[in-house]
Amino acid sequence: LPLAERLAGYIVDGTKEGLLPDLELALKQYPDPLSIINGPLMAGMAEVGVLFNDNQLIVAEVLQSAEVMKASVSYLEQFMDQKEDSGKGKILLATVKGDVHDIGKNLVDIILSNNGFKVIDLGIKVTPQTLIQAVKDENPDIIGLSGLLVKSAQQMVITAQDLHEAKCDIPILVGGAALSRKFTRTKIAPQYNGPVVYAKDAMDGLSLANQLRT
Ligand code: B1M
Repeated sequence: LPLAERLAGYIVDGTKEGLLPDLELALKQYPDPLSIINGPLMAGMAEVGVLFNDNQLIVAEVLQSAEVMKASVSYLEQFMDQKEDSGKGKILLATVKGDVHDIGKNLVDIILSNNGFKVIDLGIKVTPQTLIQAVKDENPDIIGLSGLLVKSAQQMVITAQDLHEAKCDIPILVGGAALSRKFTRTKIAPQYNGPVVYAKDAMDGLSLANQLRT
């Protein structure tokens, strides 16, 4: 099989056997580590999503796929560009209440951390109350919310309302498969006093975070 198909295959099959040598090979063939993640590894994850939706995979198998994705990202992280900490600001990162998906959030963490942001990761299933407390404790410049479930999109609306009621108006960056730019503009942003911007992927998240800080 060609390398790209083998890499996607490790994710789909949930196996790490042969993964590292192929990631090393990919580092020589792809322009940078992120293009390996965004290309073949994400293609594998998309396939997992389709099979899962089709009841051809069970949760335990999807978890194994997630493990392989996490292992790949953590291996590739050491080869990513690291800019000196240029004090771009502090961002609180969280997967919203009710949602455990954290691979995308963790990728955003890596990309922002490697590009001069101080990231405080609150983890998964983060309630608005926890977020509000963290805003008070940490005084961040940006709040980053991730969510993949359809109900997480709704949860972001509630979270924005709760933050608004807590008199918070610092910029919010949102991302995740269940969201869209339109949903963000029409449903989340009207509930909030500060800017609310939608990022389609981690790199978009970085460029938006940079814009929000200038
Ligand atoms: Co779940 N899951 N899952 N799952 N899972 C999805 C999301 C689903 C689309 C699969 C499907 O049915 N086709 C579906 C959602 C349906 C819906 O609501 N529309 C689904 C479901 C139904 C569920 C459960 C309910 C299943 C069950 O229990 N019956 C359950 C929910 C549990 C819960 O949250 N309460 C569940 C559980 C799981 C696992 C635990 C098994 C596992 C997660 C493991 C983990 O994250 N630690 C899992 C996985 C792996 C997936 C799929 C297959 C892959 C998600 C992923 O990691 N993608 C997913 C299907 C799919 O997306 N193809 C699916 C790779 C990741 C890098 O992409 O997170 O989208 P993503 O991040 C992207 C962008 O979205 C963006 O940047 C990243 C790329 O650069 N981004 C941001 C994300 N957050 C951002 C934040 C930003 C900026 C950009 O700024 C702050």
